[in-house]
Amino acid sequence: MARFITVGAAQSGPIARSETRGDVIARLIDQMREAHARGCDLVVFTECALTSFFPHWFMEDDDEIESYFESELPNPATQPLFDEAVKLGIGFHLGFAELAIEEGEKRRFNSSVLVGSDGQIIGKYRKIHLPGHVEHRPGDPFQNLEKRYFEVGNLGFRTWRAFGGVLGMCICNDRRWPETYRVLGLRGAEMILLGYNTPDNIPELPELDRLCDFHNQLSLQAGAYQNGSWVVAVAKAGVEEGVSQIGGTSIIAPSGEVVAIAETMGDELIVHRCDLDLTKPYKEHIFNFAKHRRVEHYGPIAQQAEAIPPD
Ligand code: ING
Repeated sequence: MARFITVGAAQSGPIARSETRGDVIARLIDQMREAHARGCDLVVFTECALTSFFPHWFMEDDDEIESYFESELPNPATQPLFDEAVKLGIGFHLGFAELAIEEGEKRRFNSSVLVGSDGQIIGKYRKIHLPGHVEHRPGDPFQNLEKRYFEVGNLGFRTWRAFGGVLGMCICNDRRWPETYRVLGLRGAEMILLGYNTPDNIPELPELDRLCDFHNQLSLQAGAYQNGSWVVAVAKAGVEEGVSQIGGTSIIAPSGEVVAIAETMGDELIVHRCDLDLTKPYKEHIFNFAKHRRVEHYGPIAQQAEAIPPD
């Protein structure tokens, strides 16, 4: 019996600092309704989907920083989105800045949740690969202060049985690291959901600017193919608070082929009916980990490359 998930990848255009949570939730509900109208079982929103991507500017005041975080989910501002999901009978993925209290300590994470059509949270992920820097770089055209505002995620890479398959999550920079997809692949991921806020220029590496879109697609397509998984990657696109970000929201098949891609730099929904059994040629044959992968023969796998110098 074939297993299908009809997925809507809901690209976000820029979110201005002046937009309230209510303004943004209204945009997300519009996309959720469109996704439902187009037959989606699941709609995927982006990284930090509720606010401007605030790591792009320097802040020192804790209250100002934490105004971009959610201390619980759902909460009064986001409840309408959860309610709409239940009303429409559609699941969703949402990236958000998470303010958690753990062992009496305040913790800040760049997080995402997978929510069922019953409005219940199925799983949560906290971003592990935090790019950028801790210190303010006043000379740069924009900042990437994720290492300042977030802690490294402490939930690992996990997968969940949902929507008739096995789903995993990662966030933005995670998608550039092959380990992300391999750990999720080893955990049986048939579909990996992620959002990203990616500038179309790298101040300290201008020679790579021309490659931003290519490296995005390369990372997604390789990760999908090498682990036989669908990948649904959703951008926050366009010029947001002066920072120009790539679009390219796309749905990647386990073959590595791009089966749907956004054509604009604004709010745009792309939809694909994903056949989870298209994972089989890769998971059961080409990348059958049990039959072909030989970790024990690779030699000592150092935690960091410099630990084992070349011969
Ligand atoms: N943004 C970027 C990303 O990984 C980046 C940062 C851009 C890192 C280009 C390396 C190269 O897509 C986030 N939010 O991780």
